[in-house]
Amino acid sequence: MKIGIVCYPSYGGSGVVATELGKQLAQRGHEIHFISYEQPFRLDQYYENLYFHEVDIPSYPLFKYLPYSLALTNKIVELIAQEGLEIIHAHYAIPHSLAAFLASTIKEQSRVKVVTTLHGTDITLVGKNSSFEKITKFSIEASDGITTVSESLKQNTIETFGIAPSRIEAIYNFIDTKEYCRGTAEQKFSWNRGKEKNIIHISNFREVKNIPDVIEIFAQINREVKSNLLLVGDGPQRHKAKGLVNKLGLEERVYFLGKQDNVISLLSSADLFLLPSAKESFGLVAVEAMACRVPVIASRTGGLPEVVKDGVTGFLAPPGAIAEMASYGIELLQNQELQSETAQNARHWVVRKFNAEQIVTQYENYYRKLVNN
Ligand code: GMT
Repeated sequence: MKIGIVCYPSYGGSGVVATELGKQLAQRGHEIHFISYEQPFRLDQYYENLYFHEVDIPSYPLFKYLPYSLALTNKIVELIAQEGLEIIHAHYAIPHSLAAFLASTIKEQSRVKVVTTLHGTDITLVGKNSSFEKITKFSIEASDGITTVSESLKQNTIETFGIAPSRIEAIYNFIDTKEYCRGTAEQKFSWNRGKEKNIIHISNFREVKNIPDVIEIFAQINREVKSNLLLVGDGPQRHKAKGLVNKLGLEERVYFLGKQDNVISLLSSADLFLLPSAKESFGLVAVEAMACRVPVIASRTGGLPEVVKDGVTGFLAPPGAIAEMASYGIELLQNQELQSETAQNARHWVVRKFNAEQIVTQYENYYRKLVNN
């Protein structure tokens, strides 16, 4: 099939999922065309059957705000005509879904089908905002196919926008489980100090990630089990996080590592992953951690209970339950047998449930159904 993928190119789960899906589909012989304002960061080399088309937005004195959505729509129309695209797969509703729909109606004699994959914040934050609510609902409903990254997000979409359940298919996010494996080069980092434990958190440091809770949970664990905290990523809450670390006198134990492209070696030096988000439609990073045999302590919210098996691959507690999450962390880190068993369960769970082969086949079947109808 000839498939156009529209996504955000920079750091963030939706762009990562879109890029990995495109790479996997290209490997299976499909022709994949990425459309975005920049090359997605995980498309860092040449891949056969895979092309990137940059959306160019000319500036003009009249434009206070550059009309990216229109330039994107125009590019999709061009590509439908030039490349004969059969599917446009829009990742993240705003503005990709609407641009794809508009392009499909402009190029009306084509038989292109529009698939929208909802990732979470496009519904739970952006889409609920009154400035975008109506257009989000319209563009989702206008899509030929709608997928969500968890059952919880499907339910959320039904409740928020009144979309018929039969129109939405939940398809889980995935990872390449051959790539995401615990490595062995664990000793090279300065935080690997003797018997001390390493706790890790990776995110875009937005408010929804509850970074202060990560630090408070760590502080409580560290009082019982000497540990280090690796904070990977960057974003608006970084400054606040630094302030809290200083206030708690944890400067020697908390490492701010900034954005990292390859997190496998960092995950491979960790004993525990913390994800105490206020909301999380899926939590791709928890899957990456579990694949590297790192147990996860996360919030019982959104899609996280579908991703982390409570008491088996990690532990869940309500968002904000800092003491409860800390006590699970202490239990895991003090009990080597429990830690190893949970780590092993985590790896097996990911291989069984979130492996690329299985999920990419689900997407392929979904596209085929749409194209054949
Ligand atoms: O919040 C983020 O980490 C970024 C955001 C995105 O759209 O890039 O993530 C959302 O999509 C990811 C991929 O499907 C999910 O794994 C995240 O859970 C989801 N974030 C939220 O729901 C807060």
